[in-house]
Amino acid sequence: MKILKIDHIGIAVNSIEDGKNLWTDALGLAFEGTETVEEQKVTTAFFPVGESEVELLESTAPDGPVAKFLEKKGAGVHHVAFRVENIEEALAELKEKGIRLIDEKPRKGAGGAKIAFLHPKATNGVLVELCEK
Ligand code: CMX
Repeated sequence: MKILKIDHIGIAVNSIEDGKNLWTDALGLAFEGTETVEEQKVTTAFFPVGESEVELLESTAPDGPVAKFLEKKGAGVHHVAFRVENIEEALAELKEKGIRLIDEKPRKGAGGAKIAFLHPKATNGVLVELCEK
């Protein structure tokens, strides 16, 4: 598999509206607008930083993964996403290596990307996302 770069760092927040001024006014990043990904039960907001991005995540449903994370841990770093050249190949290789996957097949993420998650129990407690764009 080939990892191309850190695509984004996902940060769980209670409210994008309340959280976004830090990233724009204080840190001077551009705000690219929001997108709701129904399948993941989240609304996302992206702030480009060089070749990567910060992604704020706000839950759209109380039973969604981000709502559960916020309830348990509070706002904070939720996942790190690596952009890969070929996500199907990467998943097959990781499965072959015995890494616990959440998604064996990619699903659709923000911006039409193909995404899949590795289980945090297999990755030093950090939820890892693979994405192909
Ligand atoms: N980072 C690190 N650990 C996490 C975590 C996260 N983001 N989310 C959950 N965990 C840990 C929990 O703390 C818990 O650990 P303990 O057993 O030690 O207490 C364990 O994983 C199980 O967590 P849970 O709250 O019982 O929740 P589930 O097992 O139901 O789900 C997970 C956990 C990771 C499988 C689920 O959150 C998931 O499928 N996540 C991937 C999808 C996702 O997060 N989508 C939102 C982002 C979408 C986007 O970027 O577009």
